[in-house]
Amino acid sequence: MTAIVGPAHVLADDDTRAAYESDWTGRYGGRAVLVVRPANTHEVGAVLGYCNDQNVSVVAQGGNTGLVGGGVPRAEADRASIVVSLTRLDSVTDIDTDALQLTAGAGTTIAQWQAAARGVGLDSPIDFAARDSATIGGAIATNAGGSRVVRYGTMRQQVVGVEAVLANGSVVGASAGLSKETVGLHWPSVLSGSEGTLAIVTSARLRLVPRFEHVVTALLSMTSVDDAVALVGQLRHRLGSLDAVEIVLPEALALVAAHLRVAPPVEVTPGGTALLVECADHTDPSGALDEVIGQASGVTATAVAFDASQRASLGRFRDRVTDAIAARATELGAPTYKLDVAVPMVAVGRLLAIARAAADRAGAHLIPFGHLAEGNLHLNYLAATDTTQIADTVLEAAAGLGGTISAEHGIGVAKTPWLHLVRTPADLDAQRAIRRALDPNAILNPGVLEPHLP
Ligand code: 2HG
Ligand code: ZN
Repeated sequence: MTAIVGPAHVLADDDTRAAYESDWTGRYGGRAVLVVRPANTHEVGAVLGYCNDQNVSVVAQGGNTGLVGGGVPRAEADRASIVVSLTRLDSVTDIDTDALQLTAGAGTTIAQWQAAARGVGLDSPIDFAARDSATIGGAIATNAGGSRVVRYGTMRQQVVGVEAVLANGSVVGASAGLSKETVGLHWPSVLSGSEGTLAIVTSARLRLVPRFEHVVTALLSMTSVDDAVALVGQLRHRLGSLDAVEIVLPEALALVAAHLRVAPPVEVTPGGTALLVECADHTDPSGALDEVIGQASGVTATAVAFDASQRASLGRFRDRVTDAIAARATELGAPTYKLDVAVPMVAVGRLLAIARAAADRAGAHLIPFGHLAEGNLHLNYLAATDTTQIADTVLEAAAGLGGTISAEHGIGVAKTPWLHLVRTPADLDAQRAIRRALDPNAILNPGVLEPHLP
């Protein structure tokens, strides 16, 4: 390995490996014999070729912000594993302000993508709270979402070209960034959401979107989730400027306010919810937003912000919920149990009731929030001991309501026992066959995305 990446980029001792061996929540992880930090696609290819020959398994890692144990070694592994950290592949090149595209190395953070876009008067279509650490490669691997999905779709829709390395070290993909091309297998589609099991992404050609001069953020207090759902329908119908619709249930609002040591800008009654709505356009969208909110039922209070610092001050009541949960988990001395489900939006209220009842039965404290336009709830259980019982109840309910067991965090190792709820045996067989065709020695992220080790 040292001959491939240089001795400074092979981390062998316990202390330097530790940060790469467990996820940031402290729930998942295992031992890596080495952490290697290649500098480019060529080195990634050589590392994979070596591991393939030596039958060493490989876990690709970006910013290590994953929540399902897919980017850290397995706790119970039947063979040696290395972590390939992609953070050195962080160049941003070939910005095309006419085609609205740039090329980013897999280790580029979401914030760097955003900054590069903003530097030329454009913006990134993806944004989420872990932007400063989460990387392009990880976002593609998990098909990450975030707050702007309501407008631009998930990561899958942003990748117009990709370069990746297969298990045997060969390089595949094309980065020309053609928005129309129909010549058979399409690597961006194949690799988005594949969680490091088919190939390791080394760079991507990504979409950019306009940077809007006028942004308005509103935090609403609503009397019920059903009223919030009805409002989302109206916002989508009537506002082309709609950029984000985030739901913060009272438990999450109270926790984040206590964490930030500030009173929430709006009061939310039990049974109600806070809703953070953002609109952005080249002309001021606030009048149109006001009109829709004014005609909605169930809005009891509104806080509105226009300039960047006021908007950030409102936005932190959504952006900082994960931090607030992590701080509480540290106080409790037990990692949070995180579920990331989606159901058709009309069923969000029903799923919430089931999730809350599951918390009560398990003696846990539920902190729910998420992305309402996609029916995507982040159900964080604090002080949960019987996590299997919670997952059985909530994931079965989500699937039964026509939803899914993971909306944007992925399956990793955390959700594999419940894959059968949303995928048939035929689906899983086909997935396994594709995987074995690309990676015959099963070195890429074994145990992830499959009910059983292959
Ligand atoms: C978010 O939307 C992330 O902020 C993290 O997906 C969610 O902490 C979580 O459960
Ligand atoms: Zn999210």
